Amino acid sequence: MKTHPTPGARPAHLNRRSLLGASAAAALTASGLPALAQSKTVLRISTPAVPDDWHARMWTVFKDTLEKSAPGEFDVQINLNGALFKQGTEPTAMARGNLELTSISAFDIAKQVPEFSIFTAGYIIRDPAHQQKVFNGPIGAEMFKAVADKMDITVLNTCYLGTRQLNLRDTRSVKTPADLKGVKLRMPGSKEWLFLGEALGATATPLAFGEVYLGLKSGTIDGQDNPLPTVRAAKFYEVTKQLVLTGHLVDAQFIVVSNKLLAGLGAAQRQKLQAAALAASQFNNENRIKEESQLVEFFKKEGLQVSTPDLDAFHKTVQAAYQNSDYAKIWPKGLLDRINAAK
Ligand code: KDO
Repeated sequence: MKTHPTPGARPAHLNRRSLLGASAAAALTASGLPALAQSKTVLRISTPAVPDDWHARMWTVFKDTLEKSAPGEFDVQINLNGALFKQGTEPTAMARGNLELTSISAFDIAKQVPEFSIFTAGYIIRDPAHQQKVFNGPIGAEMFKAVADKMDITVLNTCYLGTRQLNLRDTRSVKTPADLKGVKLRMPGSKEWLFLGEALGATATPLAFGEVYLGLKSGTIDGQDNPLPTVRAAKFYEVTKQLVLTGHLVDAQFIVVSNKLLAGLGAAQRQKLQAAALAASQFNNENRIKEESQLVEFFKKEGLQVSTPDLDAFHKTVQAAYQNSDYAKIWPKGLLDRINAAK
């Protein structure tokens, strides 16, 4: 098992040594008193999420749960705001052994597991309950096996990131996708994301999450799409005037762990990791769903115009774009029907 000296524990140990002198410290260690010198298994976590968003805060729940169930065994290091790895580079970092845990999207997975692009398509997953049914049942099991095989990571849990809505810098009448013609809509930087933006009728513009606030403020982009809790947590409402409730993607974040790390853990430790991921996910899901239902009022109070478009028109246009695309050609036969039938 690959363990790293615990950054938190090591300085304390060194301090003690320098205070007591080497022989006294050795005696203490031999008596088993300070566990300070033991190395813990380091779990480096990286996410672009901002501290106040639920899928950032859930990592504290993960850490606390693990510290209770496996005291002294793990050193959980949480890195937010994309400070450790840039958005989208986490899977590569995990493959190289530089990162143990993160949460990633269907879009991140689709880059390496092309059939996973079915979950990047708009208006396929209906709501959070449907999402849990799909990913916690046989469909999830099959798809996650492909993820483990091709990406060398294991999905521990599926979290609800929220339902993505349009958020515009200036107000405009948006009834159908045609009304978004020419709108520079920021999307995260991959072809699957850009396809979704174009399917919505906009001109999709790639930009990293961390640059969206300034992009909206300065006007290099006309809008962005994200779930309402993220619009609040990242303060996008401060630099936008409108929300269009398209609900185009019931988005997920998959909590993943590197197989390199798992290979070095015993069965009991794996189980504890899994339980901590479940606790984190439940915390995220409960809070996010609750907040999502309250935020429209908050944004209205903040002065944003909130409108609902012709959802039928959006469904039809977006679904047609996917059905006629190369993506649909590689979706496993019958998978869409099975997803639709999951209850
Ligand atoms: C975003 O960049 O819009 C996005 O919502 C995409 C998600 O897949 C995820 O990376 C998320 O950002 C970040 O976790 C920040 O909330």
